[in-house]
Amino acid sequence: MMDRLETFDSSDLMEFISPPKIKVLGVGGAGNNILKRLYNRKITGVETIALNTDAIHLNNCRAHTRKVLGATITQGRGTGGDPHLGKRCAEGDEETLRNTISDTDLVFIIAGMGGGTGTGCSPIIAKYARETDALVVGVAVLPFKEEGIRRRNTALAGLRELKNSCHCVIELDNEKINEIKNGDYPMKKAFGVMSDLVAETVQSLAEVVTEPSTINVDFADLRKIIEAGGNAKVLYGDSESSDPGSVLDSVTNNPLLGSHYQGAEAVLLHVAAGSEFSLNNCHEVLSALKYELSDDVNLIWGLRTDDSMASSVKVVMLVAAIPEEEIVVDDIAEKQESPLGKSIPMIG
Ligand SMILES: Nc1nc2c(ncn2[C@@H]2O[C@H](COP(=O)(O)OP(=O)(O)OP(=O)(O)O)[C@@H](O)[C@H]2O)c(=O)[nH]1
Ligand SMILES: [Mg+2]
Repeated sequence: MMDRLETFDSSDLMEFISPPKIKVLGVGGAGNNILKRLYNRKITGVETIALNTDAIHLNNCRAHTRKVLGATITQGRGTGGDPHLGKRCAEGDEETLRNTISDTDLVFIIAGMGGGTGTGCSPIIAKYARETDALVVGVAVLPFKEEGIRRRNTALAGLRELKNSCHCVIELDNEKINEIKNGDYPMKKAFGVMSDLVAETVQSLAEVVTEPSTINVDFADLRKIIEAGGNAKVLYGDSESSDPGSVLDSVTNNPLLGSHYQGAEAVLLHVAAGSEFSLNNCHEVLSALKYELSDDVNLIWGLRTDDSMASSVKVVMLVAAIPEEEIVVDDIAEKQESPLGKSIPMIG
């Protein structure tokens, strides 16, 4: 027995336990702003890459790597809201982009839709990423209705293209901030609320596979859910109390994310909690969330106990393959609304 222990050698094992390589790309103004928040969180194992046609905006973004797109086409001065120009800028930098994305397991592409850079460049970048072995997750932020019909339609067209290029796309809508704040909210702060939520969800998803858990979710698990594709969404809840009712409420009643996921066929659910969160509490939360899902759902779940969290509980749920009818199609594209409907004062 002693002999066997003494000859135990873990060098072979170490070769196989390197963590997955995760790159988060922030494209265009919104993408850069959100990326800066992620960079400031200093997440282990996540490389941040800021891309923009607008060199001044890029210069204000903090990230591990920053690259101007289409420098020879727009001289670093942006696209002026033209997604066709954005597309040309990304295509012109194909080689740089392919090199930037190479050797990665999981790529997140974050962009605000409706302008020229995020809308035009992100589907092209996603296409290059899909041509590697990486899993490609788009994170698209849609504009406020007040920004105008034209911008909203541009955004929806860009979103469709992004969906065609990624394994799955998580959609977030700035408009939802209006619903909770009744429009009476400074624009910069409103953007910040949504940007923080995007940063939080991307961080939580990355940590699901980079941080060891008591009930572990590995990269192959994440791959299965993301490759289920289709309509995807993330639900995220953060509760101060480990009471199951309060945890559930934080997950399903987050007005910025909505809760339409009924009938979904692939779900990854991860709970991080302090030691006060009992097994019974966990089962109660799981079965309530599972209730809305398809009977033959592929549900993968993990649990990380973190003593520093005391009574608080964080739940992140990546839901894929949601039936089309559960996705609430925004009818803004068909309607012409008064651009003066609601006003949001600008600050900063
Ligand atoms: N949540 C959030 N949304 C933003 C932010 N900045 C812009 N947006 C949204 O994203 C949409 C696209 O805007 P930008 O990202 O600035 O556009 P761009 O991709 O840089 O495109 P061009 O500047 O036209 O080349 C806007 O219509 C806003 O609704 C931000 O900081 N946070
Ligand atoms: Mg811009």
